[in-house]
Amino acid sequence: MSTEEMVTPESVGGEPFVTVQQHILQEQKRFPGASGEFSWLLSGITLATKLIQAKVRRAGLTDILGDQGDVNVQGEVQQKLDVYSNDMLDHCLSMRESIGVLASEENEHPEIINHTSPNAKYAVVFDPLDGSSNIDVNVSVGTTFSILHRPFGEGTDDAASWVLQPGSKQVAAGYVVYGSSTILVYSAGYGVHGFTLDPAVGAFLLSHENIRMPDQGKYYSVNEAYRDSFPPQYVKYLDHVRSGGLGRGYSSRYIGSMVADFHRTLLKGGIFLYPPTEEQPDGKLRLLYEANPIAFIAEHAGGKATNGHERVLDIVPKSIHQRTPLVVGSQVEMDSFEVFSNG
Ligand code: AHM
Ligand code: MG
Repeated sequence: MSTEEMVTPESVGGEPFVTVQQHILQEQKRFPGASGEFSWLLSGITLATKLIQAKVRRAGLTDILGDQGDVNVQGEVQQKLDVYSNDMLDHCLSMRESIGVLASEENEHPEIINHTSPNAKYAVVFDPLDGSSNIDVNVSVGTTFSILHRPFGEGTDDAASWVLQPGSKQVAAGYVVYGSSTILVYSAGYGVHGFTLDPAVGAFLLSHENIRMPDQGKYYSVNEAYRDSFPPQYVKYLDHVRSGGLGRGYSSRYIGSMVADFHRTLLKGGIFLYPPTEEQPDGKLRLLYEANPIAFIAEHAGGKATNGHERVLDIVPKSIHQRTPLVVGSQVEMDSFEVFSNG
């Protein structure tokens, strides 16, 4: 029995509550014949992210800030937090028989788990600790994940073919933000739901049911230091937003952790952009484990996501670590962006 199933109303102050585990089990009833494998798979993600958040919370107290390969005072090799996070996801997910392939930002190649087992139905792709350069300065970081069904037909013996699927094929996706609180946001295609970790009981409790992105926000989010090397349509669009072209004044917010910048955009509306630059013509963010889960969540919450030319979820990936420009946000901002990017 997981920690979440053991939570009682008394342990959370007598208030009614739903744990992420209960919620996933309810969601699963939508799929006739569902065997519980999917909720078991997701519980691997929630367990790993609880372990990661515990380590992130102690970041200033332990020796874990050193570079990988440093030796601490006890003579032990120090682990960087992103390596630790990768290990935790790997450990918690590789025990799930329903998973055939795992792929991570931290590993060059996809890892084959139960590839040949007929019970292996899913691939999980993740960025274990997005924005990890922010750790040293106490700024929010996060984990992103994307779950894909085993591909059908020829070529399925090739692990890469399990993960090289367009984002529209995601069965579920989500992220965790390790911020002022720890929040898990996920969608299995039926709404977007947020669960805040109650540190007292160690359970993710439903705090944001059926999140809808506002039609318009008041923040735009982009690294404006690169403005001179953005393609001209991005510069024109940003000038339009700043000059009141969308009918209201905007402020800018840029944390430099995509998950945190997107989470604000999801709840408050607005737009987040990581455009192509002269140095990085394909942008910086990775398609499979950064842009795809964010685009999936955005669309299921009523927003949109594009690479400047096409819907992010329609891009057919060619390689596991491929990059993509990402523009994601509310309807009003995105519709206007599309006018500029087509013009
Ligand atoms: P990472 O995966 O190495 O952490 O890099 C991704 C991060 C994103 O979280 C964030 O949106 C972006 O890098 C910020 O980059 P920049 O400093 O160029 O604005
Ligand atoms: Mg990342």
